[in-house]
Amino acid sequence: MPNSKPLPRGQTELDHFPRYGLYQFANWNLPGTELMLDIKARGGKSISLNEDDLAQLPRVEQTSDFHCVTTWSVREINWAGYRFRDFYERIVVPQLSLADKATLVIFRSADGYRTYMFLDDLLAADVLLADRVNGEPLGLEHGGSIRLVAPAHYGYKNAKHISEIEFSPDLEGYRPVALHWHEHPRARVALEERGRFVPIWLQRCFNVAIVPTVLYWYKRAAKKHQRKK
Ligand SMILES: Nc1nc2c(c(=O)[nH]1)N[C@H]1C(S)=C(S)[C@@H](COP(=O)(O)O)O[C@H]1N2
Ligand SMILES: [Mo]
Repeated sequence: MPNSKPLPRGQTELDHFPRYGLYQFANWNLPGTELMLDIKARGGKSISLNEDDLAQLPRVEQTSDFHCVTTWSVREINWAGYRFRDFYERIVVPQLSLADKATLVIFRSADGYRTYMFLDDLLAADVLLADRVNGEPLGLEHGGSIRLVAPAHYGYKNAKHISEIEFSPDLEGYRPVALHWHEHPRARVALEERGRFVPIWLQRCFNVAIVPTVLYWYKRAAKKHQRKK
């Protein structure tokens, strides 16, 4: 049965789930899908986690829609993995002795991507560290070894190929991957927090215009990757 629930404002449905992002991240030059995650408290402890460490957490599964800031959405993607809240409460808090002021979380990825979110937003029940998508292990295409799934926030907050998670009171030393106005601190889809400073209608026009080009770069990169295999 087709889903008739309206999409959030300014979004259009796409019938497939593409690999997507900025130009500089289209390539597949990634170390592989073995899980190695560094967790840090700014100015404090850091730990490294592997697959077995995460496997102590309860596994969860969820189906959620995915919304890219460039106006495409994909409905009902099935994800499996661990709830970020469980990861935070059962691993991060006991092992890192975090200061109360660590209200921001910076994600750094194996492809050089980085983004940040507010800790409070990450503790929502639908935020996952996912290692499976639509019944399959999460391959490099959609962010293996592990990625963030935060359905209430635009795609650009959903870091793929996560290699480091830093808990911090501020954004010192953090550089956005694109222009400053591209990254909204919270990027909530329901409030259309696409970016900053630029009027929303202008962001929408600009964003929608680049979709075909980005899809082309990513398809070309996937073909190159196939040939190398
Ligand atoms: N590591 C990494 N994470 C990333 C990106 C990226 O290029 N690299 N792109 C972001 C953007 S803009 C979107 S829309 C989604 C796309 O996820 P997908 O490639 O699984 O569709 O990943 C987000 N997370
Ligand atoms: Mo995006």
